[in-house]
Amino acid sequence: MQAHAENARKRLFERLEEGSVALLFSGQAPHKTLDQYYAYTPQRNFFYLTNIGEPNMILMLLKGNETEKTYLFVEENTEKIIQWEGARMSKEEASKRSGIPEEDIHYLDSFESRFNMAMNYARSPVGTPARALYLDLYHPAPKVKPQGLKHAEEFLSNYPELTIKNVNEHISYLRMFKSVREIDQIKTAIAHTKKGLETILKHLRTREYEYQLQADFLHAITLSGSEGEAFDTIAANGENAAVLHYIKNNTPLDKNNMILFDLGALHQNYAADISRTYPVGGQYGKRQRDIYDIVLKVNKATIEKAVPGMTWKELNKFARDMLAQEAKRIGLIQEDAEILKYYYHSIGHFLGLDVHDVGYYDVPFKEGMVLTIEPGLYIKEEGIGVRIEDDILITKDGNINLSEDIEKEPDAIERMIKGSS
Ligand SMILES: [Mn+2]
Repeated sequence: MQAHAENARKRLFERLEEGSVALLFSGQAPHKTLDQYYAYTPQRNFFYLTNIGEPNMILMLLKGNETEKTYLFVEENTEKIIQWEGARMSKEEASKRSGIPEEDIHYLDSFESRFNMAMNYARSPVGTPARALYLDLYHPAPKVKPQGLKHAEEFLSNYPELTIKNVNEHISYLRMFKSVREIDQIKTAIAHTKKGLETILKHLRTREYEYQLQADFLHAITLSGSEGEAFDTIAANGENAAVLHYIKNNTPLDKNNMILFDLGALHQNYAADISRTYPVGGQYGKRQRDIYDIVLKVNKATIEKAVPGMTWKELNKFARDMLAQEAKRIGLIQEDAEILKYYYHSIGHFLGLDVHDVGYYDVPFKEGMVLTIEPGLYIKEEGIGVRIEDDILITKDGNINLSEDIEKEPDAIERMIKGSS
């Protein structure tokens, strides 16, 4: 992944203005309660550019007219840190992971002076003082201030002439197109997820609560080498499946229900995102099977359409129209528009370092994009909810279903459940 990070920085440099400095912070875990903190999650853009998932680091990119310079600032070890938390990553290790030369990796206490140098035409290592400052100005919600702006205020008080720019939109563009190494990471995340789902199938008929199957999944993927769930697992039996983000998973399992799983393992910060719907008792009922077959048919047809040049808008329409047509055929609805009562989300999203990965949804599909295709039908009044989701890599002239090894044929699923008892 070191070569991947080097290449990512190179591509980002190409998008930055001449005479600019970009700062990326690896961040810290948020406070949880009293003296506890949440587990640290690598800041994804920082990780993307450095291949390092450690807190309290700063990446500084300087772009001059002709030259570029990359610095990384890391925490210095103290006796207390070593004894209580374990040693911080050494400069040597940071250099090895990121491909940034060791002489350009410094301790955090020299950050300010290096930044001041970058602002000074006589001392700037790239010969051009920075006029623009790029920060990660991602808005988690309309009224929530981007983390990066807190830093902006600090820098602007010393350098009010700086223009603040958003580096997030450039990195989001780059992250749409996965490198071969990134695709390998996603494939491994999917392989962990497959093991998890097979373990679920094995225990399906002996468990009593949804959360027990979530525990089976977590156990299997962790044993397989995953860091854990890429997002909160949805294990929703019966009408719970109609709640798109149902994560309580505390309902007893009913043998007459289907159970919808939407889950994924992480692998080195890359996510898988898979949905499968299984019969709790080992066999789909007649009505359940009819609905399942429709969703499976739409899943396959939509995957076939996910090729270079296709847009999200067209793909959404295709899947929605087909679901409506099928729903009319079985008498579930009379008019096309009524399908929104039974299918109320979009067909998919980009997948990568984030489960709902960054990217631009108006860019037609191109080689290297990885996306999910996840049609569903939710008939709450019948206690039925089906979603079948696969992870798709767009190739030069088509696509590859990265999750095709995760069984979705209903007869085979029934056999797998039976075979395990
Ligand atoms: Mn998804």
